[in-house]
Amino acid sequence: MERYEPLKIEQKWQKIWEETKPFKATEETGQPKMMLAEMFPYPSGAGLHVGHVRNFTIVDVLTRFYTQQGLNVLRPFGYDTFGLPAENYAIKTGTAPQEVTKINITNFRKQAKRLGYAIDWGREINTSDPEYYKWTQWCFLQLYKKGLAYQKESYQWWCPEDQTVLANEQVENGKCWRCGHEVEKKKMKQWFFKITEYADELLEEIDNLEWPEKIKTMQKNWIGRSTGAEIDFEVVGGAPRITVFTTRPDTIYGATFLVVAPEYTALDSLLTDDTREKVLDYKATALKKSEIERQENKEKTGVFTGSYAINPATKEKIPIWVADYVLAGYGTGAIMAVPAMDDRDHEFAEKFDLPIVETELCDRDLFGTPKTTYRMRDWLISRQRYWGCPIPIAYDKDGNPHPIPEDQLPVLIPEVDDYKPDNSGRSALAKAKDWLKVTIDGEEMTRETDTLDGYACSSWYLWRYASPHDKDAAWDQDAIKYWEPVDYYCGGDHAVAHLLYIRFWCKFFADEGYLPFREPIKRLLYNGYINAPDGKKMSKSKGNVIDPLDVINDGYGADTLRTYEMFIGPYDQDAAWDPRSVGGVYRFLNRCWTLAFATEYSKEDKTINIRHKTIKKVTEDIHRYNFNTAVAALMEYVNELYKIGATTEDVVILAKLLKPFAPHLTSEMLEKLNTNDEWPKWDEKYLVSDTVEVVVQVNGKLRAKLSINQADLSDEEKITQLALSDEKVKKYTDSGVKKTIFVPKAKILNIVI
Ligand code: ANZ
Repeated sequence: MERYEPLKIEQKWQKIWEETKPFKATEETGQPKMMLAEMFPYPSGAGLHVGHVRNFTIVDVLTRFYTQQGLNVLRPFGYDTFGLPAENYAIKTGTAPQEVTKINITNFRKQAKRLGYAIDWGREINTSDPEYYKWTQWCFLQLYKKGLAYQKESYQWWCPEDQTVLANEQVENGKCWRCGHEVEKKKMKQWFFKITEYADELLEEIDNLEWPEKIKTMQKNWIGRSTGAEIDFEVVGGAPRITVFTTRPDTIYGATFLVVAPEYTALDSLLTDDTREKVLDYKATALKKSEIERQENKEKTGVFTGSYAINPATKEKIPIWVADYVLAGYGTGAIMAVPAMDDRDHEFAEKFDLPIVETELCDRDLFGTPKTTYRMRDWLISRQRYWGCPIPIAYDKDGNPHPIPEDQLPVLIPEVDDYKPDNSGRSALAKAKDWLKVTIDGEEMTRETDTLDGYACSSWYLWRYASPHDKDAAWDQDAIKYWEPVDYYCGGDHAVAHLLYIRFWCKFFADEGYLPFREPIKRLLYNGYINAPDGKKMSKSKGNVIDPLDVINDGYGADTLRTYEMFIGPYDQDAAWDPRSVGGVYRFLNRCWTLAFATEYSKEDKTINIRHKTIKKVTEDIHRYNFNTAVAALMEYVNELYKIGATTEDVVILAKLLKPFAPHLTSEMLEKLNTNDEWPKWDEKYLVSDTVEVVVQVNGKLRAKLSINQADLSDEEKITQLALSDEKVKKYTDSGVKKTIFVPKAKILNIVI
């Protein structure tokens, strides 16, 4: 080869890796284990984007770094394949989601291979593969058996046009994100996982995690534990008493009115003929707002119900209002308003002219009973969707749910002709008439037509990686004990939902004796986004998307793309794509190639200090996830080598240190040098900088700076001689030197004339 030809080199090494499978992981080894994973991708039709590349490359750099250090490393890969895009495409085109998923996976795999990732391809998993979702259903049944999967009625966003429930994020200004139709809240029976059962442990163990503080705080806030009291208020006229939740029972003497949420269950009993219409109108409007909107600091709204309660402390009659700043799902959905103490209540009282009374605080324990509440709710898991994991439940003729026996798993997704939900609010599964019928213990039953939230499928996949082809269990006990918990997990999304759910399942399966640990992820890396050159988010509609495959195919190659994305900035911060910098990284790799293949090696070793300094810097930087400064240090090293001359050893070290970032090029270099890729060590003795600066003052004025050997710092005579013979000093000392004073600590030589 005459010049650096990345595409040729990359093809060669990818072929070798395909054949020799150097990243295949096995449990038998004397070395410590290390397991790393990225948050597995949803294989969209658009293929890999630069965000995936950043995420996967971080994991790859660590994978290769620890492999080169001799650890027994497992880095698997998988696909999160259930979900809306494939289903919507199926509704539109009639193509089975199974087909589209297969095509997209093939494409993703091919692209990931073009990036040279050190993946154990023998462990690929796919959540919509029956071999996989059989065990997702098994997990569901374990939770069900313990009462942690249950059904309850709750309000859901419902699009009457599309005949489906929508997630909170899919409602935009009260309209369906897909068809634009106004959505409504509908009370429906849904499945939930009782994550709140583990709220305390989920909260208390956060502090012990080696996770970014940002994520830890978000999780704590999401769980939102709050301790206070529940206090009963009698309603005048005999309607059911109202229980409020308060964190400040000591303020009860200032409670001058009550407020209930519009969804409050006993609301009707509080209404009078005069107020009913107005209240119900208000309720209808409030139901259209999302919780986020309701908590925004906009002008408060509300209406009087027509009823009064008795404040148990003051014995006074206080009005009961309904207002949407009180949320239905938090506490009891009813509050005592203390406008003298609470800002929201104050604003409300001012607006509606309600009394504001300043009072003394009382003992916290005088009224009510102590109560702890959580902001976190139980996890709503049922979806009226076709393309999801079927919930393994069937109903008898009285409508009672029964679990599908474990030996009848998986409940397969039936084939249908039309993927649209049916017109009674059920998923397209309801159209598979034969599939619907099932016999359990001799009794005819009807299958559940809801499928599981995709987050359920990703709540255990990290454990499946330990034994991905196990036919007898979701995960093998020995394999899981060997590999997990996961040492490094990297992603740039799902700070709360996924990472809480997986922790919840881990605690549950640990309690059931299936897992030997209670936290699934030791260290979490949360990477930033890559934006368009103008700093805006990349999006198809703006036409500013950079396709990583284009970057490779334009001739830069995968090594440049990988190294560039690590160099782009601190891994945990957003960064803007910069085409010029891509070119800069390419030139850097080109210079590395030239050092190895087109330059004569220097015989004289003048670079030993910078070599050891670079080893130390790169090693420590990768340990601390400072990937960008590690690349910068390698660039600086190469500059020095060009200036001073590189020995064979220099090129070897360069190739080894650069390998996690640019594995193809460096494999080629190491092959030429006939060396392995074992991670190099530095020797501290070469790191002491051997020159120091001594400041020379003449009568207190700075006149020169001397560069001297560190070792000579104790040799006052030598330093004085050097100083006195320095041209810059000489000019001022013609008149004769009276005395010299050397202060070694400060590295200052004073000359008095
Ligand atoms: C009286 C009071 C006086 C309150 C005071 C606060 C300050 P955190 O800390 O977030 O748990 N609250 C209770 N349930 C509510 C609901 N469903 N929707 C909206 N607000 C609700 O907040 C608890 C406090 O928020 C409770 O304590 C209650 O107001 C209000 F000086 O009661 B407090």
